[in-house]
Parts: sequence; C-alpha cells; structure tokens
Amino acid sequence: MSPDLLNDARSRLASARAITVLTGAGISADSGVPTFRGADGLWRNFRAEELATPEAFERDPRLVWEWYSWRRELIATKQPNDAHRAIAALESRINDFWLITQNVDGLHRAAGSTKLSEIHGNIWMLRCTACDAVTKNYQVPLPLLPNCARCGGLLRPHIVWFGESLQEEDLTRCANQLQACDVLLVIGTSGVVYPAAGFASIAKEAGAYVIELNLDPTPQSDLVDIALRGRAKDLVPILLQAGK
Ligand code: BV8
Ligand code: ZN
Repeated sequence: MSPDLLNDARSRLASARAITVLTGAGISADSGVPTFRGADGLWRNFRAEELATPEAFERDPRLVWEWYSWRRELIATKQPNDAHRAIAALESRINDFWLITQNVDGLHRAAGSTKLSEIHGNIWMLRCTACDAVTKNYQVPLPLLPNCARCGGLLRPHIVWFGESLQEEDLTRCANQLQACDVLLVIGTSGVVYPAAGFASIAKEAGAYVIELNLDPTPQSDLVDIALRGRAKDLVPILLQAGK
C-alpha cells in the first residue's frame, strides 16, 4: 500500500472536527479473538448465522450457551491491542467523536472507550427471557443453564441475534453520528451484516470522507474514499497519531 495513501488518511483524520469509527471482528483479531468469517470462524463446524438466532436458542439453549460460554472463556484471556487503545485515546482529543462497534467482546470498553455503541450487544451481559432484567456477569466458566436471580427465568446472552432488531437508541445514535461526522473510519469488518454494512454509504451520502482499513477488499471498498490494506494493530496507531 502506498505510504501517501496512509498520509492522506492521517491528515484527513488530523483535521477532522467530527469523527465516527465503525469496527468489526478484525480489530479484535489482533488480540487473538477469532473472527466470524475468517478461516478460524467456525466452532464445532457451526457458523454464527446458525447459532446466533432466537430459533437456535429456542430449539437448543444448551448448544447456544455452550458456544457463548466457550467464547466468554476465550475472550476472558484476551487484552485490548494498540488499535483499541488508539481509538480510546482519540475520544478525549476531539469533541465530536463516536465509536460504533459490532463486536460483543467488550475490548473497546476494556481499552477505555466510553463514547461507544455496542450495536450487537455485549457477551458479558445476560438478559432474562422472562422478565427482561439485564445483568453483568463475568463468571468463567458460566454454570449452564443460567437462571434469573429475580424470577428464575432462563437467561440469554444480551446480544442482538440474526433476525432481531438493534436497540432503537443505538440506531438513532448511529444515524446521528453518521450524518454529523466529517470522517468515518471503518476498521476490520467484512461488511456483510446489516444494518452496519450500510453505514459507510449512509455517511458517504451525508458528505463524510470514508476511510476503510482491512486486510482484504469488502463490498464497501469501491464506495470509500481511501481503502487501506493492513492490520489494525499496525495502522490504527499511525492513523490516529496525535499532533504532527
Ligand atoms: C436486523 C451477534 C431487522 C452474534 C451478530 C438488510 C437489512 C436489515 C437486515 C438484513 C438485511 N439483509 C439481511 C438481513 C438480516 C441480517 C443480515 O445482515 N444477514 C447477513 C448475514 C446477510 N441482519 C440482521 O438480522 C440484523 N437485524 O437488521 O433486523 C429487523 C428489523 C425489525 C424487526 C426484526 C428484524 C442483526 C445483525 C446482528 C447479528 N448479530 N452478532 C454474536 O456476535 O455472537 S453479527 C456478527 O457478524 C457479529 O456480531 C459480527 O460483529 C458481525 C459482522 O462480522 P464482522 O465484524 O465484519 O466480522 P467478520 O469475521 O465477518 O469480518 C472480519 C473482517 O476483519 C474481515 O473483513 C477481515 O478481512 C478483517 N480482518 C481480519 N483481521 C484483521 C482484519 N482487518 C484489519 N486488521 C486485522 N488484523
Ligand atoms: Zn427474570
């Protein structure tokens, strides 16, 4: 990738008044968290689309919980990387910043990000299927099947599954931040899962300069202004370097 592409992107970000960042599993790959659609994206030969659905949970809650419990145990041993940390440092440097993440691993929060929407939920939050109570739970391993302390109902991951709609407040926040930003930085997402896959074109329509950072091309690569090829942990700290 030509160095002046990286410099163009860097100067765009350095002069931006309002920045929105959208991340996917690729940013956590550098922390050792498997991505969904990469070679390591399988679990016991299931794909996320087969397990991350209300129907799968209805049919076999134990199987779905075994998958999430396996992911919780794996993620519990992982740390944020330099890309997560660079994004967390940026939020305190500019006044109009927002992070939209599709990741449920909680690594952005662990890196110190506070201005963020976890639009697909968080693997450390559980929701009661009977009384809707949402609780934080960091137990690893999680005794299965978990029940609500309040009403005894079966608990599920507080995560947005395929076929479930995102939370209204997240959708509103995303729409506002995509409209308001001068620059949208899209990091480590394959751009196939909606509505997040539509965010780059929404921002572009609203006049934002869109930068994509990925190892490979994605369905959005043709519409973005700059497509950077490389690892998030290497490029994000350079892109967001303060000053100069
Ligand atoms: C909804 C929870 C509507 C599970 C997840 C059009 C409009 C609206 C909906 C749809 C639509 N078309 C189809 C749909 C349905 C569906 C959908 O999009 N399906 C796809 C498969 C076609 N969408 C939904 O169901 C959504 N709901 O819109 O509902 C509605 C409205 C009203 C009422 C009812 C319903 C819900 C979507 C959320 C699904 N939940 N996760 C869990 O995580 O446990 S999605 C799942 O995929 C993950 O959350 C993940 O975040 C997400 C996206 O994956 P990526 O993050 O992109 O990860 P991936 O592995 O794919 O790619 C990694 C990328 O990183 C790669 O490009 C790779 O090259 C790159 N990379 C790797 N290493 C690095 C790197 N880059 C840089 N550096 C590296 N080191
Ligand atoms: Zn309950």
